[in-house]
Amino acid sequence: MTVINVDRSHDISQPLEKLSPDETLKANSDQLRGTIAAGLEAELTAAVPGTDIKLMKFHGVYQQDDRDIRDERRRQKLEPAYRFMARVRLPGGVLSPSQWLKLDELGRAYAGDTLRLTTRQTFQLHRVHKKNLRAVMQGLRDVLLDTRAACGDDSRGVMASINPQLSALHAEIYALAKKASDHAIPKTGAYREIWYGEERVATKGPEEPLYGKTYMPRKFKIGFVIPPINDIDVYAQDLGFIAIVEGKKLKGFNIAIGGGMGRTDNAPKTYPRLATVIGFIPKDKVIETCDATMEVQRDYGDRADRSHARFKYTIDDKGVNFIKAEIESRLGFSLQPAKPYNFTSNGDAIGWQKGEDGREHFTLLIENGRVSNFADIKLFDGLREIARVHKGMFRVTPNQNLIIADIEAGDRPAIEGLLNEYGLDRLNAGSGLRLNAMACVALPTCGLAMAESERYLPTLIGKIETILAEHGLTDEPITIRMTGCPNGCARPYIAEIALTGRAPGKYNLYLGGGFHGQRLNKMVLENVGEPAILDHLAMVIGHFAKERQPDERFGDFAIRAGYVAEVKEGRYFND
Ligand code: SRM
Ligand code: SF4
Repeated sequence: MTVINVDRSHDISQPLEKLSPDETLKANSDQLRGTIAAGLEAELTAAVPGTDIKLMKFHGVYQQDDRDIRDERRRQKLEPAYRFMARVRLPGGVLSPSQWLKLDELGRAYAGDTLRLTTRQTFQLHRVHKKNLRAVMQGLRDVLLDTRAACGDDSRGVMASINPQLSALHAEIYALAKKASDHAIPKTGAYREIWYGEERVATKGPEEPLYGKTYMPRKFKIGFVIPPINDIDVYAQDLGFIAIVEGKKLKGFNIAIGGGMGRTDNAPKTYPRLATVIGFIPKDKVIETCDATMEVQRDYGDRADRSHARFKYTIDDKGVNFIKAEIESRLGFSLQPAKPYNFTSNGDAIGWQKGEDGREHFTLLIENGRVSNFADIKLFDGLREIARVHKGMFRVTPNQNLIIADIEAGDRPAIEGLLNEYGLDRLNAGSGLRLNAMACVALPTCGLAMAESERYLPTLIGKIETILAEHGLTDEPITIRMTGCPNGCARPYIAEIALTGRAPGKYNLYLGGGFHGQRLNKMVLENVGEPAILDHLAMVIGHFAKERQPDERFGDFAIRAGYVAEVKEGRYFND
């Protein structure tokens, strides 16, 4: 038996010998230091040594290789074209123009002339060479950004609603999201030592008071939402805070626990699950609630089987009542009954909007979050020019779009001029389907992708748009989401139409998700190609056009018309 040094003060429930190899790795990593620093210096390979790949995730860095040229490299007997993805930690998706300009500079210098906005409101820099990783981290530090805990078994980037119209509420919720993020971030000095070259500083107590030596059993995701827009998809979060507002004043939050999208094909024990609302807390109890909930998952989450380690499985194994009681006992008070609230959509309001403080905001559709200079539209250049003159802030939305936010009325013409000069305003001219679409990155960088996603969804949407146009439904808002594998990075299982990759050119098709993220969809076709997908959608869309009831949503219709059974329990076992 491997003897490992685990801090048992936190991990109360599981015998050491049953821990998964990842637990051993974390426990023996010297609080996430491992041999990462040495691996970065190794010149004979563009990769880092085996176990450091996993540890680097806690630093927001993924080793990947260019899958487009993997076979060719193999034929040439070369190692894969290793590069790294760095994910920025950006609570609530808010950044300043100078931070944008630094990301722009780093994207051009080190990340293949592109930036990628993500479904959790942040940036990824892909294709970074190992030798340039420190330059990226230090460049981010220059503008007070970093990649700490953007991945790994810890609290990931904390999301927050972006609703630009509710200026004061947005500011208050954003401040709470930032506070929760700063609070839950790992405290180890490993990041500063490895990436900034700082000396190790001795700590008086444990380096990680919350996480101990083995951190969380799995990733843990927190988000704050302001009804009626469920833009963050609060039911997909491990811990969701639903703002309860009375007379424009924030009173507190309903707490939702145990959301998660990931599943594996042909593995019935894995499933997407919508979060369960368990009660209400006053707004001054947010940090305590984060701590109490994370501690419960830290102590009871499955540390033997990583495929069963997310909070959703802990809750279903132990029971919601048990988990709620554990949270309450750590909080030292009982949750109040949940308060009423109402969601109407989970999309972004594209275009110009005015905040209650009179400032203006422009939400720009960034198709699948990809910022680049395309043949027809110089998006990367246009946004750089806007950042050079913009005096407000930017907000990355949970739908991979971008808000040029907080524009004083007098500054609007300059922003409009640049949007027009670079043709960016044309991006917002899509159909109701395109404006409500998301795709994950998938090929060529994602090592888990089984099919295309970001590079294919725009083409598929074009074909579905033809069907919609035949039925006069071009402007109908319908959510569509695609992922290259079942992991669910674009939160597909709550979309009205979803496609998850099975093999090159082959997808599972799902229908019946709720328009505001309130209901899971269900698979209607398995492992099929484009012709079958389009045939099926043409049939349902045609029927929808003829027989929908007034204001009936496409996902609701798919259930009422019998194309798919309603998922009532917030989870299902599909395989
Ligand atoms: Fe994700 C793993 C990309 C949001 C569920 N996700 C990955 C990796 C890192 C692949 C890997 O492990 O090697 C992907 C990197 C691809 C690349 O080349 O960039 C990846 N996930 C993304 C992003 C970039 C998708 C996007 O196109 O925007 C999103 C980054 C969010 C961020 O800024 O932090 C992203 N991933 C999500 C979400 C959505 C969310 O959190 O709201 C989910 C579903 C919610 C959930 O967690 O349940 C999600 N990603 C996963 C999973 C499945 C987890 C599970 O419980 O089974 C994996 C695989 C894993 O962890 O084993 C994964
Ligand atoms: Fe990769 Fe799958 Fe996530 Fe898409 S859903 S980014 S293919 S892990």
